[in-house]
Amino acid sequence: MGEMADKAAGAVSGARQWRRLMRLAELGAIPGDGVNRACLTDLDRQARRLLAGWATEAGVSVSVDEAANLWLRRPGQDEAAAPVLTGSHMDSQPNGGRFDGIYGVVAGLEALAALHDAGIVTHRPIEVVAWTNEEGGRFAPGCMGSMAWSGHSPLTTWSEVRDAEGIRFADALAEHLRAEATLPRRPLGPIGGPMGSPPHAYVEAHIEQGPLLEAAGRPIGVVTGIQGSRWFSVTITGDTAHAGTAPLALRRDAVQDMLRAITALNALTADPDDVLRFTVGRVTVAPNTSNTVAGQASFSIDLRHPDRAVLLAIGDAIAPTIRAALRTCDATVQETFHALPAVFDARVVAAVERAAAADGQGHMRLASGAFHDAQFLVPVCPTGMIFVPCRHGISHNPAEYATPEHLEAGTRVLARTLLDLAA
Ligand code: HGY
Ligand code: MN
Ligand code: MN
Repeated sequence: MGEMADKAAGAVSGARQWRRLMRLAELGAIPGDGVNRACLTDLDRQARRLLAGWATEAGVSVSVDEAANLWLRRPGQDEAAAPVLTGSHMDSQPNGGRFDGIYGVVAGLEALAALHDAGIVTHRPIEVVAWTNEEGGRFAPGCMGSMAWSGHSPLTTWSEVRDAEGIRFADALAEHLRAEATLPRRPLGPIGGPMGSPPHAYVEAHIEQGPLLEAAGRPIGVVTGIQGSRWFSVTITGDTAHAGTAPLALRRDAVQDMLRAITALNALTADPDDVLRFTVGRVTVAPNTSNTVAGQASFSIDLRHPDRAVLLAIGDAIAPTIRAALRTCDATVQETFHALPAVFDARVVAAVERAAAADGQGHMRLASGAFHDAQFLVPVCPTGMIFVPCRHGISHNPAEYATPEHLEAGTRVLARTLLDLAA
């Protein structure tokens, strides 16, 4: 096994991987070396076609499911065996970088290409999956593809979710599937999939999106789990009024009450240990003119914590805290994403650690502050992740950067891990 693993890792081409990442980064390129490639757009489809072409070159078959998750399958000696999965997402943040998500998809394909080049056929099939809409940038929340596939939530949950142009998710998905109608279709989900059973394991490679690996000088992160995330959408409703004539005592000013609500939430979520993460990243005001008192103000909440009890307690206190803070307006609070903290399977964590050691790569265990599709694979099959460093921990930012060497090291470790799990 050791010899074969060395051969597979040795066949990983960092140069080919880097070329492909840079080629994909052209699709949706924005100033500062960034990428804006939203899910279910023509840019997304161009990237998927590029990937499918490379997959076919490596003897890998391509298919798509009704959530538009894209599947690249390399056959095993035993086609009836439950496959080993790897992958990540191809969509980016609107102001995103060249590596978040797409690295794990390209790394998965690079691992398969390395096995192909090394002439290695594994016992189990190996599949690379590109999950639909991990970011939740265009349609909130994120992880729709992996939540629908894993049975966490039915796909119809998000049919009426609209993007900034007012396009419904259901319509964007239908348009996308029509555009990819020539691809073989596969059933949605681990049960009833081509093999009719859950996958054997799932391993996702991703940039860390934090500073720990860089600070420790370790090229490989052996990820132990993912903190929990809860998203809320809040709408404050008052009355529009004339900025010059309406006395403040009579106003129902949605912006002022939004500020009161956010100030109260800051107090609720204050954490002297700086473990809890509370973010208001999106604010919209209507009618949004300087001389009209706002009748409506909406804002997003992204709440995260590694401890399940804290995430539940603070998250459940959000709506009451908002309502108690309002002076004149009404509020609706809708939870749009509920991902509990996930702990990865010890066997997969150990396999990643063995692979890093066998490849002579410095490594360390760490938990993920960012959420990932892997979170939703945990209830379905043994799951783990591999991190590589990114410069100064910067992500969700055009300055996001990972070196070709670290990306190659990550893919060598991924190839070894997949071989170990698919043997
Ligand atoms: O938001 C996240 O944690 C992920 O990077 N989409
Ligand atoms: Mn990501
Ligand atoms: Mn991201």
